Amino acid sequence: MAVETTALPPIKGVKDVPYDELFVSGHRTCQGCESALVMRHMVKASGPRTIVLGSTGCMYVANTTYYTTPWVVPWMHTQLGASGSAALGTAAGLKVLMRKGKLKNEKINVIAFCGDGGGADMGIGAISATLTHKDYNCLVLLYDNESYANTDIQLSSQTPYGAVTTFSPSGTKKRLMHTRWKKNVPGMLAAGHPESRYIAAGCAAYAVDLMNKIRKALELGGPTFVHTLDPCPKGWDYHPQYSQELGHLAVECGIWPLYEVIDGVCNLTGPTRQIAEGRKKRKPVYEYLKRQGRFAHFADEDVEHFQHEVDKMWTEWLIPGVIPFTIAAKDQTILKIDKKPLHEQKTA
Ligand SMILES: Cc1ncc(C[n+]2csc(CCOP(=O)(O)OP(=O)(O)O)c2C)c(N)n1
Ligand code: SF4
Ligand SMILES: [Mg+2]
Repeated sequence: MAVETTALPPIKGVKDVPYDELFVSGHRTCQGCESALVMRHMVKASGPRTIVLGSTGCMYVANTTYYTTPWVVPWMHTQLGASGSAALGTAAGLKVLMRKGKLKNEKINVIAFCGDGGGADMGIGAISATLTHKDYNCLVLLYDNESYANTDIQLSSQTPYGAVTTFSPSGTKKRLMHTRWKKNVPGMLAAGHPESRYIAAGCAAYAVDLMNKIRKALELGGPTFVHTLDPCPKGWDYHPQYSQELGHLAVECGIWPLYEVIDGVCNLTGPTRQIAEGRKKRKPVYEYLKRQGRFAHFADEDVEHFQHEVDKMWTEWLIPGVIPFTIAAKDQTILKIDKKPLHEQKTA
């Protein structure tokens, strides 16, 4: 059985990854499910002194089939849009019990997970509110399989441009039913919640990077947020053996940048950093799109549009793939700070 751990030092490499499994067999997720791998990495990184709260979705339903569960740590289900509230409420409850002496005063990690439907759509308000409560230690992890997968692959705000879902089938009159660009959740949360000390984007295909992000979030404390992109063989329509490869391609094509924002400072990580520094070439998005049945109906112009939007993220955004602000040439002067005392500054 695992030894109690409260300190969570950085994991230096694969050999340094904890051996103990706290998310084990006994679940019924699909073969090749990357979201299940995120759960496994998440509790491996956080250790046994962790409480996990889970919103409705594949990671609730397939992980708690009648009389079975893969969770070794304490686990509780919460309502689909309630990951933020459950995280904050549990953190507050623990704090009170410790203050009253009813629980030993020790570090207990609180992690609430949600899917993209539960987190990016329904529960975004509660997550946002939680990220402003700086006195409570809790992590919200959004596992993003880019659809409402558990109820048969409906479209969410995280479904990529043009993808087929049960709500966006490709037809003869209309090739693309879904023409909205994916909502930038970690970027939006980082830009809007300066008191959250840690917000990051990861992927289970880069396991050590992801585990270190989970650890940093829990070590820095306060309310924190990690968003993972999880290839889903059922919803994305590919053979389960390619899940890791698709995770790599999403990052290498620049579609899913890996990064972390620590106390307001953004670090690009893994291959994303190498691409931004010119040490690695960004792959064309076609390499990623052609591997998945949900994009099989794409014509050349659809691939071109997709590529154009990803290029824009890399060439025009203030931080590549992260913060979509640009400063108009005529407004560049607003960045120059006038050092003179206010009363001496020229008025317009
Ligand atoms: C308020 C509410 N509406 C609808 C449902 C039905 N429902 C259960 S799971 C689910 C899909 C959730 O999608 P997501 O959060 O992306 O998780 P995933 O299933 O993809 O893992 C839906 C719509 C529900 N449980 N609660
Ligand atoms: S539908 Fe997708 S997310 Fe759900 S269990 Fe299967 S692979 Fe995992
Ligand atoms: Mg989902």
